[in-house]
Formats: sequence, structure tokens, C-alpha cells
Amino acid sequence: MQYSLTAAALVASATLCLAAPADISKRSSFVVDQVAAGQVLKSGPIQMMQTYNKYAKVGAVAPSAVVDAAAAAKQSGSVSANPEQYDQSYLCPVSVGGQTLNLDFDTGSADLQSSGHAKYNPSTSGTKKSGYTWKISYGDGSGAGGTVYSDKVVVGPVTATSQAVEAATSVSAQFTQDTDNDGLLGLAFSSINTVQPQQQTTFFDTVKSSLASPLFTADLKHAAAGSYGFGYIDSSKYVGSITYVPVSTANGFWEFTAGAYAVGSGSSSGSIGDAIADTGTSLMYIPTAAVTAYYKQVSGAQNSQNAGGYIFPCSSTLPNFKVTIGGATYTVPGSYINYAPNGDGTCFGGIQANTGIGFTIFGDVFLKAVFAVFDQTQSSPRLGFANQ
Ligand code: 47G
Repeated sequence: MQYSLTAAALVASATLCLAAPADISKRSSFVVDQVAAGQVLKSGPIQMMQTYNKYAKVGAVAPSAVVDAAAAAKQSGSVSANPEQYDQSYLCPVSVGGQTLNLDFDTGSADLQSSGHAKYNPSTSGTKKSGYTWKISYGDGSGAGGTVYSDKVVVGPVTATSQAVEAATSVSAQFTQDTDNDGLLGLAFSSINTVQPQQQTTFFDTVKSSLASPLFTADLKHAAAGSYGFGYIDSSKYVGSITYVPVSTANGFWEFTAGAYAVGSGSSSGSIGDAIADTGTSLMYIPTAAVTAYYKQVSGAQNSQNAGGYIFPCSSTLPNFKVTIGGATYTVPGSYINYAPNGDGTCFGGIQANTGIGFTIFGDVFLKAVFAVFDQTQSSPRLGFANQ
């Protein structure tokens, strides 16, 4: 299992923010280098619309032909998300410089990195970003670092012509051992991207302005292929309505406040509080009181020092776990909380304590029970959840 709090990324970006600016006060002149940001597939009409929008406040009005052509040039579509064994992670095919890599789309980190099995060969397609490096540590103790290229990245029908691709020159054992995983595509906020000396944008931030709508969706499934959608909401993928909550971007995560929880048919109590939605984390990590309340309802469950968390007899019928977010209540079926066998008749729980993390992580065990919308269509980001 894995989780993706990017401790090192946070430190790196904090350091960037705190770095003292070079003292230019004694110079009579200076130049500012132009730096190419990530680019989307070029579209004349979209560029024109950006210009019209920029000058709309002083009366510019786009001709309807330009409005129509720009709308037609916008991108949207989906890519499959294929589970590894036990839904440890979900891998999505991504074309990077014309090579297909299977990447773990991770809303808990912001680097597009290939730590995979020497699959990304930048020499054939990429342009080296000379002097640029990256280094990341994930919450599960894994990490990687290396060099940076710009290359064409295609996810489903959505293209970024110039995306920062971080090629690993050193990886931890977790990446070497996960032979199906060719790397990660970060979908957290670009403020925690670890590239130095200039932070890079995530794939989503790179293509955002070219999407039909600036949002992406996660439709993960239990032991089955799901999908990520970019630029649109597929109404066939959820039932009922989508309930939205505000997101704090202060830590670079899709962070929100979750409400009360309930176990099985019990009454709701307590509050989950500060939480993130993290597709790159396999399990749910929630406050101790909620974990204790949950496993009280499972005979034979114990917090095992040896296993590193709560385990129970694999023959157990597990209760559902419910959580209220923004006034709507979502149910994680008990069957999803039987994460994986330990090999001795016990199974490892899909709900674990968030001890030492400082907030709740709604990882895949929760997200595969819902349809999630990572939405930047409003004046500030928001998260939407609906039932699948
Ligand atoms: C993360 C770390 C981040 C070894 O798929 C992975 C991984 O594989 C995702 C390591 N949560």
C-alpha cells in the first residue's frame, strides 16, 4: 500500500517561498529571462479568446466565429484506470513522447515522474531542461529523484505539447518492486511540484485552459477498471446529485473538512475534520476515535504491531463505514475495507489510524465508493462527491 503526502515536496516549496530575493537594488539595469511554461496543444482561436477575455473589461468583444472556433478546439475525454492486485494503485496508459507508460494518477502529489522500469527514454523525443532536477519523498517512505525533460504528454484525447516530465535517475525499492508501475502523474496543486530551480506545472494545470471545463473526475472501482475524466462530467458515471465542498490549497492538496461518521447501522458521531482526497493512497487513514469505533464492531480485530495496523480474521463480515461531507452521506461498503490477506488467515484493514499524519486521508478505499470531481470552475477550487 502507499500514500503520497509529499513531505519533501512541502519542504522544498516552502524553501522556495522563503528564499531571499537576489539584491538587485544596486544595479542600474537588469534583464528578466522569459521562461516557457507548460504548453497545451496550440489553438489559434483559444489564444484569440484569451486575448479577448483579457481586454473584455475595457470593452473587447470576441466575434462569434472566434467564440465558436475556440469552444470547438477545447479538449475533453477520459482514460481508463486499471487496478493492480488488491487495488493497491490504479494505473492509466499515458503517451509520453510517443511511448506508452502506465502511470499512477495521484491527487496527493504534483510531479509527473517516470520512476518506472527504464521505459521513458527521453533521448528519442524529449528536450532536456538543462540544470533542472527533482527529488520527492512520499508518505509511504518511497522516493525518487532525477532530471527533467519537456515532452508531449497525451492522456486519452487530451494533449499537452510541452509538459515537464521528470525522469528518475534514482528510485527507492518500492518503485523497483512495483513492476507494473512506470511512475506517477501528479494531480495535486502545482505549488508542491518539486522541480528546481523553477517549479513546474502538473499535467492538469498545463492543459486546464484548453479543457472544455477546468476540472477532472475520478471514477475508481473495486477490483475493476474505472476512469479519470478531463474537462467534463460524465453524468452516466454517478447517481443522484454531486455535493460540493470548498477546498483549501494552502498545503497544495485537495484538502477539505469532513463531517460525522457512522459504523454499520449505528448512529453518526464525532467528526472527521481536516482531510484530503488522495487517489495515490490505497487506504483510508482516519482519526483514532473513528478507527477504534469501527473495529469494535469486528470480532477478532486487533491493532497488530507486527502487521503495522488493524487486522481481522479474513472470514469476517465487515460493517459499512459512512461519512458525511457537505451534508451528504457516503457509504464505503464493508467488503472494500477488507484490503488484502496477510497470508496467515488474517486480513489487513482498509481503514487505518492517521496517527502522525495530522489529517485524514480519503484514499482509494473511499474514492472507489464515490464519483469525485476535482473542480476549478469556480473562483476557488472545490471538490464534489456523488454516489456511483
Ligand atoms: C506513491 C508512492 C504515492 C511505488 O504508486 C505509488 C508508489 O509506487 C504511489 C509509490 N502515493
